[in-house]
Amino acid sequence: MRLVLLGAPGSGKGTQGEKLVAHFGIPKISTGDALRAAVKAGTELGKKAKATMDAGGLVANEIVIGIVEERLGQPDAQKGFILDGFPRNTAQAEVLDGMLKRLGQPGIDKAVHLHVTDEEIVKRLLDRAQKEGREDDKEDVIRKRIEVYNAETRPLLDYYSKQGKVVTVEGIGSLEEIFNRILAVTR
Ligand code: B4P
Repeated sequence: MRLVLLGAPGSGKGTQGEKLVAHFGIPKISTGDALRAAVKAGTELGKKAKATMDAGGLVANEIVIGIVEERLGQPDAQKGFILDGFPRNTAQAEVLDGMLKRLGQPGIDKAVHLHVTDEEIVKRLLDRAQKEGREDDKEDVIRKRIEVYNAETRPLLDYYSKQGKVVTVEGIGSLEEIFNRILAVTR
């Protein structure tokens, strides 16, 4: 099982990714989590990424590509993986295709598109801001992230549709309902 989770910020990629990991026993590779860990640890990479993340922009391709390449090359990713938050633009998707070839892995099986309205995204992320206090969960930054998603990431739906790999799942409902919808379309 080689899955890409696609969806706007707050659409539930991270949340559903965790459930998929538990179900399939394969690793989740989250560029967002990796970047936040680097920021927290104060590494050079984290220092480079922080301002862009706080402003709601996309971190430079070479940084996130390096993270994914290193992780995909590890033994536990050979039998499958869930990509959460990567690719985020067409350039990253093209690099991913080449990377999998180089690693002797088949291409991805499906790109699962979690569909959620903008109003729901803003509501969820403002709610998360209360609990976790993430720098990028402020209303103006959330709006910027939605804009960036529409301009940069949404074109991936076309990219993967041309390969016949997009499955769209309604992302509103209980976590269990959404999870079951994902399982139904990835069988
Ligand atoms: P990400 O970490 O990918 O953040 P996200 O899009 O906000 O999260 P996600 O969709 O996973 O939401 P979640 O499940 O947590 O990226 C953060 C930043 O990192 C980016 O803006 C960018 O700067 C950088 N970055 C990451 N990858 C990059 C890349 N490839 N290239 C360049 N830059 C990159 O859910 C959100 C909230 O909703 C949670 O509070 C959750 O509890 C809640 N929720 C989930 N499902 C729900 C449901 N069904 N009902 C109600 N609430 C729900």
